Formats: sequence, structure tokens, C-alpha cells
Amino acid sequence: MATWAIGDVQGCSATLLRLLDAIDARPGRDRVILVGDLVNRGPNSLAVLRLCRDQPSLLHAVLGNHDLHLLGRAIGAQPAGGRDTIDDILAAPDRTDLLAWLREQPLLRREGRFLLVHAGLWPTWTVAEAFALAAAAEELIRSDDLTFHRRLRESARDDPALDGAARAAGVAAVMTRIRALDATLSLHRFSGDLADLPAGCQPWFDLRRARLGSLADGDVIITGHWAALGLMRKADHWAIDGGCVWGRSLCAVCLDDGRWVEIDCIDAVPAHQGRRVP
Ligand SMILES: [Mn+2]
Repeated sequence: MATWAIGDVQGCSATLLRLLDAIDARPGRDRVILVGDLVNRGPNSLAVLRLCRDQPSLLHAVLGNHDLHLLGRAIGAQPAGGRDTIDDILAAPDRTDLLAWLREQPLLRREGRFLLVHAGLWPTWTVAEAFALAAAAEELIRSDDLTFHRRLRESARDDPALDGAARAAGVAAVMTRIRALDATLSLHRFSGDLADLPAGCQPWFDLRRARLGSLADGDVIITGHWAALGLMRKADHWAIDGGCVWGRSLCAVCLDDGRWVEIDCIDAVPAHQGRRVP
């Protein structure tokens, strides 16, 4: 039995199938955790969700910002985005099953010494706090809470002065969208290469190391979401978004022996138009 983590699939179902074959992932024996953004931007998000729904012992996930966007659209809490490629899921005859599977996935999960979260953690959270905050947000996700979903997009920080759906939306925004924080400690829109970081901004993981000494209290955090970072392997943080939907690669890491397996994207992904990251 092996446990793997795989980076942002974003509807690249053919590449995902090829990677599962390359790592010889077998239902009933192995487990694969997708690190969020299973859907959107890419060509076949419906096939990705059907694969997950049909292989529940093999495939697991943490939720990404695009997954939450799909759940928000499904209940009318979010408008369609101009580059959405998830309408076929919303129109599918089996959409109820597919969304039910997705809705049950957590924001944060532990596999041994590994913590898996789509984007990252707030600089001041301990791991125990992060799990408690994630649990409160997951409860609202599972109950299709409209207030939570409507606040998600404009939330830009964890604010302990808030409570209920308002704080939970900030927590989920952090876990699914954090990259750099600006001087006011709000999520910044920047998604490029670290070398191009705007003045006054810092990556969440540098702020977190500065405050806590390590990212994860002795554990290793595994994230996707920041394609322009490239694949990054540090003692306390592995970033595994290979930018598949931008025509680059999909990456799997084995949590048992540390092997990395990376394959080129074989899906028909949209033209880049100069954009390098989701
Ligand atoms: Mn993302």
C-alpha cells in the first residue's frame, strides 16, 4: 500500500489517468490525495469528478478555490466566471452525486507527518488551530451555507474578531487562495514568480517561518495553487503544482518514500495568452 499526493489537476483528466498509471495506483491497495483544484480552466473537469466519485477508496482530495467556486455556483451563491469550464458538471445528470463527493472533502488533512492544504496556512496559526478552524468551515461547506459562500470571494484574511460564517469564509479563503500577503496582512492578488513579488508583499510561508520558526510544527506541509513557484521541496514544505492546466506538468509525490513522479500535460489546455498561472 502506498499513499500519494498529486498536484492541481484542473480538469486535465487524460494527464491524471496517465499519472495514476505511471505510479501504478490501484484501488483497494493505494490512496491518492489530490491537493485541490480538481476542476476548472481545463478541458474535462466532469471526467475528473466522475473518476473520483467512482474510485472513492483510491481518490481523496482537499478543496481548492476552484472546487469551492463550483460548489458556490451550484447553489447560486457565486456568478459564473468568464473562464469557467465547469458548466458541463452543473448540467450533468449525475451532478448531485458528483457535488456530494466534492462537498465531503476537507480543507486540510493529515497523512502521517504530512499536512495537505491547497494554498497554505495563515502565518500565526498553530497546526491544532488550523484543524479546528478548518472543521468549522467544512461544516458550512457541507451544509451549503449561502452566507459562507457569498463571503468567500471577498474574504482576504483570518479575522479572529469575526465569528460564524464570516470568520469561516476568511479561513477557507486563506486555505484555498493564500500566496503572498501585503503590508496590511491581506491576501494579495499576485500569483507570479517569487522574483517578481511586489514591494511590501511576502509569501505566506516566509511570514509563517518568521513567526513560528517552522511552517508546520515539525511536519511537512504539501500545497498546490501557486503554479509559478514551480515544484519546490524544502524540509517543511513541498509545493507540487506543476502548472498542468498551463501546459506544463502534473506531479505526484509518494508520502511513504518521498519519490516524485512528474509527467507532461497531455490534455488540450487553453492557450496561455501570456498568463503563466491560474
Ligand atoms: Mn488554486
